[in-house]
Parts: sequence; C-alpha cells; structure tokens
Amino acid sequence: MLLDIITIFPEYFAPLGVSLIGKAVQRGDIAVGVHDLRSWAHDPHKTVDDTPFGGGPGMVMRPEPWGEALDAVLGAADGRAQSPGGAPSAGGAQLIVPTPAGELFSQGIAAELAGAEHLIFACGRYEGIDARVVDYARNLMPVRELSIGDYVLAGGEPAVLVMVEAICRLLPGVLGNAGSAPDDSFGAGDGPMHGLVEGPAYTRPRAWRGLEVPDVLLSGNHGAIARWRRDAALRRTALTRPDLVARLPSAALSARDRQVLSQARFAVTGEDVAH
Ligand code: JA5
Repeated sequence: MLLDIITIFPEYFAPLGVSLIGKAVQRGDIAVGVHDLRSWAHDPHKTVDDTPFGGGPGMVMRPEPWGEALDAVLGAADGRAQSPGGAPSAGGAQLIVPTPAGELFSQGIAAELAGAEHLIFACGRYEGIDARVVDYARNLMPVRELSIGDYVLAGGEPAVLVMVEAICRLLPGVLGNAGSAPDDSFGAGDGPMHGLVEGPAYTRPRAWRGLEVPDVLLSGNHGAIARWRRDAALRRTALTRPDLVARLPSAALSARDRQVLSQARFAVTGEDVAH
C-alpha cells in the first residue's frame, strides 16, 4: 500500500516511523510519502492561506498549492505504476480529507480502505481548504471526507494519524499477532465479538495487591472462558455503549446473551435491581 500525506506540518508524522507501521515501512509492505504543501507555494513567503470570500473569521487554504500537490502526488504514483497517458489520473488512488463535516470513520471504513492501493490524505489547517479542491479531486479519483468524531481539532493531522493506524494494522502481516484483529473491539469481520467492545484482559501475577484474576480464566476450560469473555463484553458494551447493543442483529444474540443483557440493562437504567 502507498500512503501520501500532504500537510504544512510534515514533522507531525514522525510517529509513522515507530512501532507496527514503522516496521511495515522498513519491510516495504507500506510506502509512506509525507509532503510539505508549502513546496507547491511559489511566492517568497510560501503562502498557503488567504481571507475567506464572504467574510468571517480565520483563513482558508488557497486552492492552487493543493491542486499542484495532488497532481504531483498522482503523477509520481502513475510513474511508479508505469501506466500510460498524459494528465495525472488515479491508478487506484483515493483521496481522504479529514473534516468534522465528514462521514464518521469506523472499523468498517478502515477495512474498506485497507483494500486500496494508494491513499492520499489532505490535511487542512485554519478554517479548512477551499471547497473547489475537493470538487477538482473528484474528477480524478474517489474522494472521502471523513470525521473521526464529534470534536474540533486545529487541523487534519491527528485525524490522519488515527486513520492510518486503524487502516494499516489491518494489512496482511502488519499486526504481529494475526489472531488478535478479529477479537478486537468492534470485531472486524463476523467473529464472536462482532459489534461489541472488548471485556477486561489479565496477565500474571494471578493475585496482585489483593486483586485476583477471575478463576475461569485459569480453568483451562476453553468453552467456559469464551462464554465468560462474551458475557463480559456484553455487560461492558451495555454499560458504556448502549448504542452498539441497540444495533446488534437479534439473530446474533443467544438466549444466554439476552439474559446477560437484560441483567446489565437493569444497572444502566437504574431500575430497582431487587425488584
Ligand atoms: C479539523 C482545519 O473528526 C474530528 C476532526 C476535526 C478536524 C478534522 S477531523 N479536520 C480538521 C481540519 O481543520 O482540517
């Protein structure tokens, strides 16, 4: 997979050299290009922003450096793919634009994007990027405007780090333990934890500062352990993410699941547990 990131703060992406993604880059499983938008600004001050038409606070990113940046990054990828033709065109490239106005990024979208050949991330700053840049880019490649949650950031950079990590850990060989992806919270795929957050995890020592690990996890009874983990995931999801419980398909819930959930929901609603 090829990742290109366009930003006015290239140094923000130093973490991509670390940990799982850093190792995947070293192996050549992922190629990352981090590009300074100002290298496509041609005035002496390398200006990338201007005042908003129509008035209002703040500044807007000018379209010209963005247009040149997208053309250059697409053209370079075309060159690498040795595809024919003149004008830059997207050989499997998609543009991702982080914005609080976008579609909510999710595990499902991460899984879709993990199948892409080439992702280009456009990091806005100030009050955002001139809207014509996305209009222009839609003529070249698929474009997704994505939000990582309902809060305001000063720019798209931290959202891109989040999305890159969520996407790249799904690539074959990137996660050290291939078995740990399907059981994660939100259970990518259709494993037993699909649609739930994960319950608690424990390791040695068995007793620590007077706190004990649940006996079942030391029982060696794998059926009982799986059941306990599912119960714990259901209870925790009911407590902290009732929205996820509401979206579970009823076919995915056994009689035991329903019993665990109805008991958990007593606690959530604050109804009289003693009834
Ligand atoms: C701010 C110029 O989903 C949370 C997000 C906040 C935010 C994003 S994504 N992008 C920007 C931005 O500010 O580009």
